Amino acid sequence: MSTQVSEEVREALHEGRPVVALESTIIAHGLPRPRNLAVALELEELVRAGGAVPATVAVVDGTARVGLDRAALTRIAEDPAVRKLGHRDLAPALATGATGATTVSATAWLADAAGIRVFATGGLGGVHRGWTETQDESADLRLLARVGITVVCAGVKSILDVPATLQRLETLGVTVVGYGTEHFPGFYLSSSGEPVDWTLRTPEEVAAVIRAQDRLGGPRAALVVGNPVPVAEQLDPALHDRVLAGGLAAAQEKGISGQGVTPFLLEYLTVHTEGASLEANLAAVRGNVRLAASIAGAYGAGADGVAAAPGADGR
Ligand code: PSU
Ligand code: MN
Repeated sequence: MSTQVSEEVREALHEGRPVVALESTIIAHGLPRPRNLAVALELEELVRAGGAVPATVAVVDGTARVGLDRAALTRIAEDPAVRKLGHRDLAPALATGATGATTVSATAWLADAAGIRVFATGGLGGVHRGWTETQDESADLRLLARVGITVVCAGVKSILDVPATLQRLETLGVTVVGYGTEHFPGFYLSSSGEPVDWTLRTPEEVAAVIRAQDRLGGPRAALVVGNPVPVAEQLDPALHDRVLAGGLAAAQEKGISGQGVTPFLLEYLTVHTEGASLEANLAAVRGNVRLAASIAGAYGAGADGVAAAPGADGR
């Protein structure tokens, strides 16, 4: 396989210790420089503090990498030529020696192939507003219907059509649960206002669902854990709605399309909320990373507190 799994991640997986995958598009295209590198390092630190090994995913010079060293992480954060790679972009990126950050879809694919079970991000991609005209639906959704990974997220980005996205996830057979909430989170906002069918309240409960997936077998699909940003750290909903309306209009006026839409809107919100949306985004991501580490630990510990993965007896 042309995927290079770092030694630390490989050893952790082999020994059955918890690993959390992290995506890199949020670093390269979702956050402003130079703060993005500090955030990338902070997120890895949060995973470690939670007792798990971080595995940030990216493509560097045509090699898909799971677990980045400092040099690679710095390059992804700083090099403006870094591309944005969805899962359909992986083959051409590998074949042409490209360097790119991986979206949720590409990260979930590579992490799953490496045997990683838990993944943390900010907000998933989904169905964009105005879908009937643009047919812009993130590749995240279809890919999550095909890999058995658990994605901890603050819902889907609120720049999207949230009800339509939830409907697509249902159609695609992706399990969606709220963490400590009966409502699907709203990314910058604690709630999207949309209900969820299942509510889980502890990392152990989430781990039990993952184990039930294991026992069931059958078609593989992701488990989406919607973990809301704390109300105290959410973006003011009125400000959110006002600025987002301006951002959507600006995107249309400038003719932004395809891969450019999400980064454009995220940046527009950051600028026009004077950084408040960025802080809410970061608060959401941090919470997701912490929860992902706890879930990975609870899953690794097995139903009876005994490590589930092979080779873990040497711990
Ligand atoms: N979460 C964030 N910021 C981001 C993303 C997620 O807080 O920038 C990225 C993820 O990589 C996700 C991508 O897969 O945005 C969706 O892009 P698109 O809508 O073009 O598929
Ligand atoms: Mn898109």
